[in-house]
Amino acid sequence: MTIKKIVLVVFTMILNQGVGWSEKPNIIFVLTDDMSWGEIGRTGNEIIQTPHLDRLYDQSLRFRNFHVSSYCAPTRAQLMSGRHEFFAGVTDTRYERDNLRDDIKILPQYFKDAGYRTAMIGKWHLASVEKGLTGNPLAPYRRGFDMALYVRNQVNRFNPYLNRNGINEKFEGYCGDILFDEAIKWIESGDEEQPHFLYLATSIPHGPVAAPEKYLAIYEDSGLTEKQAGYYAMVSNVDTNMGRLMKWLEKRDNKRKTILIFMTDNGHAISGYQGAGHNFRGFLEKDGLYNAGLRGAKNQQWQGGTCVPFFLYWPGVADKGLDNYTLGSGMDILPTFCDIIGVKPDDPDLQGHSLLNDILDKPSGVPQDRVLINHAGRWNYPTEMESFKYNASIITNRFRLVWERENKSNKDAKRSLALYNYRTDLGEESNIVNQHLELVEKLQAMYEPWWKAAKKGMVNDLHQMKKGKLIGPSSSQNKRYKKASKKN
Ligand SMILES: [Ca+2]
Repeated sequence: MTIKKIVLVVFTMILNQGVGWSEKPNIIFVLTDDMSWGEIGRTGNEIIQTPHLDRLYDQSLRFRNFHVSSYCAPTRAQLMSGRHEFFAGVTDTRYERDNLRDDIKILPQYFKDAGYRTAMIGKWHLASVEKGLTGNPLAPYRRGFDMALYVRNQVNRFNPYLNRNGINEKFEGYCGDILFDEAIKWIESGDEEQPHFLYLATSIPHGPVAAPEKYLAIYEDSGLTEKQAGYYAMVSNVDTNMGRLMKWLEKRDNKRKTILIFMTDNGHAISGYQGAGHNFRGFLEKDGLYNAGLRGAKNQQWQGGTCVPFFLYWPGVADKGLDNYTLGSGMDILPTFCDIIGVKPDDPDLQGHSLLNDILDKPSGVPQDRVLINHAGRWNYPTEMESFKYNASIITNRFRLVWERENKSNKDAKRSLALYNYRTDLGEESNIVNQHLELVEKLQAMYEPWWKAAKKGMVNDLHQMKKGKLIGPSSSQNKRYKKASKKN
């Protein structure tokens, strides 16, 4: 070894002393769709079969108070940008308002800065058109992923087409198996000397419900409805594939450690919260699906809509099956990964915090008085956003303030304020708004300036309004888009 090399090695050792790792780790980030705490056996579901996720649960650092949006595309915008989705332009899952603004640097680009090989496989859902508003491409393989094998939204359940860096490929088999097969293939095709980042986003167990027979058979005599059984079968397929990936990683002889993350993108649902058996007030109806004691599901503003599983397994660093209660957010993924791989995010409007201290079991870097604002978005047309203004909630590290609707409409015609202490009242049943008037007033006062600032970030809405081309449920652009999506 030359003197220069010895100095470099010693310097690297000093740099990494105390943080617990000496090589840039590989990162595999798995995100599932419309699945949450209720769909993991370890959290008390006596019907569902998830032995591999249970094992991961036992070994991981488990973030128990980690929040994302209550919908697909907005959560993905948080993960990729480190911003609240509105500040990244994403206010919907449809109508070209799911386009992640093209004038910001996103997660895989930071991995490229750190010398990583990068891939995304599965559901992107951040580009319903080719180019963004400033003319830059929106496809993942043009935004920092060396390889993207993806569709814009839902991967067909059986024999899907997937787009690989711009070219469509036909696959045989079930989507869950294909995505994990391709993930392993991509890792194997790389040079071990180069660290890798893989983002694997399944489009199951999101509806439509369809799974291979052997997974459906597990729930044949479970007493579930056909739809519920199909939903659980899709979860079990994800579980089997997670197990396959975990075993493959364990057998693999690789000096570089791999961080494995399992996360979900919003509360549980089978084509909406109603399909999972919740009413519009977030409570489970008779025969509703187990939800680990949480109130609310996808698109709702209680814990069950936004507080999702986030398991991080890092051999030798975070592998003891501990719980963490820091108030975390999907916006924290980008700064956390940047911290791990040693690059500094240079977005002046970054809103997330690094969770690296939490991962290393050190005092959290997230401020104790952090406040998260969650908004369901999804107004019909950009001009209607004000009438959906209070389809929102505010979360502190103990309380949740919700503007609760009094009828099924998402609009704000009738709403009343409710405050819950979700730490002591998991199911958010006791409205204690009158006992904490000062706090309620303080949180409400924060909301007005936040909404004003958020509106400035909604570039897709603003663009449609400026051009006078509003895209919504009955617009011609939407019809064209729907037609194009069917071909995808
Ligand atoms: Ca989703």
